[in-house]
Amino acid sequence: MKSWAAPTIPHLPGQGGRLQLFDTSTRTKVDSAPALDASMYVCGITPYDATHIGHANTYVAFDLINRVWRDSGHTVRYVQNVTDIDDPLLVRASETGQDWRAIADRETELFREDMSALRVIPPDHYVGAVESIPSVVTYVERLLESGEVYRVDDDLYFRVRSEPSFGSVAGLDDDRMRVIFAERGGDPDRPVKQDPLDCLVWQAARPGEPFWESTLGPGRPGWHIECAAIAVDYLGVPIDVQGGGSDLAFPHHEMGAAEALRVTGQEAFARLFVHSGMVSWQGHKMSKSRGNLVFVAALRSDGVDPMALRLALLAHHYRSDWAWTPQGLEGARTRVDAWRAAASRSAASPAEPLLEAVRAALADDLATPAAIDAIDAWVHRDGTDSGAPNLMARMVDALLGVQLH
Ligand code: 5CA
Ligand code: ZN
Repeated sequence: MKSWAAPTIPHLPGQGGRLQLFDTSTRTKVDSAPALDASMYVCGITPYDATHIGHANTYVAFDLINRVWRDSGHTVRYVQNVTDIDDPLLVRASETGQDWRAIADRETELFREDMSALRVIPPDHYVGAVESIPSVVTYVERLLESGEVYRVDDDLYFRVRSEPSFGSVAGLDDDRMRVIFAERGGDPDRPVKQDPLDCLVWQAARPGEPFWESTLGPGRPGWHIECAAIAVDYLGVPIDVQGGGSDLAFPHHEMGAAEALRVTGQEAFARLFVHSGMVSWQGHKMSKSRGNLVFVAALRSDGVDPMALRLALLAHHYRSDWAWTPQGLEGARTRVDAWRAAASRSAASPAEPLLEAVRAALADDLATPAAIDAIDAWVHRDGTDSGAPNLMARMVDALLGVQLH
């Protein structure tokens, strides 16, 4: 499906250093992309409601990876999905009397507008679950033939233990996996499954629900196989970074990786599993199901500058969990004003050392708070370098995605 318009990225002198990122699977910081070609798959939205601050925080975090990779000379291949068929869409459709497709189209379009406003670099391929159904069917057929998928009634389940590395992404013990699986859309207690953790790859048509005809019988894809299939088709495995919020490490990324490995016969799905922290509001993780949401589009229509919003997100390290506050946004607004004033001075302190400091901070697991501190300190210094304000503005735009001019 169509992506969104790309922001311009100013050219900077020199090159950034290699990006070290924290990998959930090994719990260490590692070189994020050893080769010139860097690839990233980031899990996209389920479009049954508008983009909230938590979503924005996640996509801005992965946008930083994209920007830092480009700055260090990588060619980036970036893919994102849209879960445009899933239970929440059907529930919202029946609550509101709207067609599930109309809800998905409308909310996906709003997401594109929000991402453009936040200057998030679009994926090269923005792929819907519905359009990837033929591919999912092919892969499930393959797993059925090799005995890694079995039937429960007319539903098809993946034997998670058929992949020896299963469990290595999130590193949870069996009891924790069972609990979290139940909390996040799984069905550990369904009788007749061979293992409580086995996950649905093809859900047979239910009365009144949309379905697609296929050699597997009429039905629709399970959630994890959707992302596995899209990543395999559009990037090939192993990819460098599999990304999303920390709530996706288990079961989604654990199971998607296991499925992709059985489908392809490869030994690694992603070199790194990277997870951003959760944003809360009113004391709980912002979530569509709970309804404690602050929408990006609502802030924009209230006149909030998207660049101030972006800076409010960047003030937190991408892996930390944090609470949204109006004061945080106000602080970012003041900061963006100060940066804009500094960028329009006729001369300032040389910006090359600042560029070096910001590059070093970002290369160290995207340490945006340190990068912001360095910029704040520079803003308060005077100097006679007439090129410095312009270089500072180009750097803030290219590396942090915050446009000052
Ligand atoms: N469509 C699936 C992924 S394939 C999905 O999880 N969709 S979502 O709309 O629920 O979430 C989209 C992204 O936003 C995910 O990466 C998720 O981890 C992240 N996310 C959701 N809520 C929050 C939150 N409160 N804070 C930070 N990130 C969040
Ligand atoms: Zn996903």
